[in-house]
Amino acid sequence: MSDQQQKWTSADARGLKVAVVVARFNGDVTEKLLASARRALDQSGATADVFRVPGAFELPLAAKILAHTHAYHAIVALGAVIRGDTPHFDYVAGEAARGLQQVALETGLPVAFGVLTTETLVQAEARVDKGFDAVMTAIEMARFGRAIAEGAR
Ligand code: INI
Repeated sequence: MSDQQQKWTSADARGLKVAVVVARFNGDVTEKLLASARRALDQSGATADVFRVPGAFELPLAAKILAHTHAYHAIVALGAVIRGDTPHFDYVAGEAARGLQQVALETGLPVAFGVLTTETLVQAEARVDKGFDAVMTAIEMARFGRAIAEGAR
């Protein structure tokens, strides 16, 4: 367990439901991100539904559709954008980040950015445990929203 993951071990998410959206592009990496995310879900006690989309570019629309169901306390978006030698990278990575933040700000629902943006596949493989952190971030923000709402009543 990394130092970062140690930090999250006390997160209690019982009663919280999370939507996890996974990009199929670079699926060898994104399925490992999902496995890491599942460890955090199991550890925290959150329940989750998992959805898949073609690539990272599609994550924001999926997040928006899921947010509008009002069925979830948070959304976790998982993807891997690897530069390789294509300029496509900048558009896909940039729009995924911008779009996911836009969904969070417009809907008020926590949306965790679990999208790896790396130069190489090797770098991405070294970061697949970020799925864990993305789930814990989403849970912390969902609890933040709950605490503020309860305090305001
Ligand atoms: N999608 C990714 O998730 N990662 C990538 O590295 C990637 N690259 O490099 O092209 C990628 N492209 C597909 C994109 O997400 C869309 O699915 C596609 O453009 C159709 O909208």
